[in-house]
Amino acid sequence: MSLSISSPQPTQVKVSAEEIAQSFLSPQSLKIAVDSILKVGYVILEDVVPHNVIDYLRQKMVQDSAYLIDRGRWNTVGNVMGHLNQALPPFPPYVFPEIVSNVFAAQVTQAVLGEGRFNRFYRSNTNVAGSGMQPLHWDGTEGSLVVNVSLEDITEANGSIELWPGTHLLQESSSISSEPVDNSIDELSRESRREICPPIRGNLKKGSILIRHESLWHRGMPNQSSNSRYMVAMMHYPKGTDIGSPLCFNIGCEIAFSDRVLHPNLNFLNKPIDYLETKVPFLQWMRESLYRVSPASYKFLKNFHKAL
Ligand SMILES: O=C(O)CCC(=O)C(=O)O
Ligand SMILES: [Fe+2]
Repeated sequence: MSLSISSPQPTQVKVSAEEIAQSFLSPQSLKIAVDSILKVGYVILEDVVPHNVIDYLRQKMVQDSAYLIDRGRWNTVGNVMGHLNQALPPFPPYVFPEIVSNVFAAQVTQAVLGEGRFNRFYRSNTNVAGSGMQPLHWDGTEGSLVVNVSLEDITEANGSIELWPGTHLLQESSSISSEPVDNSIDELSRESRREICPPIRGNLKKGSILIRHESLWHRGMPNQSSNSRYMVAMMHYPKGTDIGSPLCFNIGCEIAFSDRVLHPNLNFLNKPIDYLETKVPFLQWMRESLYRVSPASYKFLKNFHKAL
């Protein structure tokens, strides 16, 4: 496959009212989406998720992030403060087919990954006001597509994701890792790539879906607004990759997952799911408390432990 990132490449699909009404992308829209993912590494399907669904989910997530932020459990790439890897409520009425089984996203990932692709991830990249910058990274190397849903208008002001066009095609990307990286090494690869093709910002209108190759270089950027920025993240894997442990939901959510090809590994439970991990083992609690009181001491002890 030849890469010509200097040639104009549409990376945005404006889904028409007719396509929305039929829950189906036209062959032309689908082709733009597929070509863009293959050549540039991402595509944006503009405003395809109903806003009432988004608003309902978002208000619950705002409450949940307040709880998680209080515990200092960022759990994100580089453990950068302000980038919260947030679990989503796994019970009715917060699990929506328009999000977990979005027909437009499913159509695109099917066209790129083929029959039998499936989702094995469901969380939010929550970018909290005042956040820092993540290290440049990729999310994986198993050939999956990350499906991000914007729960508000996202621009540079509230920390839109930085994307590095074409980098999913690089073979020798080993100097960038999914772990926190040494800045000097990282900077070298980053700056030489910048000269070939500089990054762009993945600005998204509310209800848009960004589909990006998991190996595309990207990073979470500072949120300079006064509100958290919410972006749901799912990952669609090609058939044959590890199916992973089941995603757990409460009974009553089954209807949102009626496409069993996209969701082959689900567990519907009849008991409360501690999705915010309110009950943590004592040692973890100690670590989190230390992190809250003094992130620097926490990092020092963690590195010290690693070096032993
Ligand atoms: O929130 C973002 O903009 C990106 C976050 C991200 O890439 C990650 O946490 O892996
Ligand atoms: Fe990432």
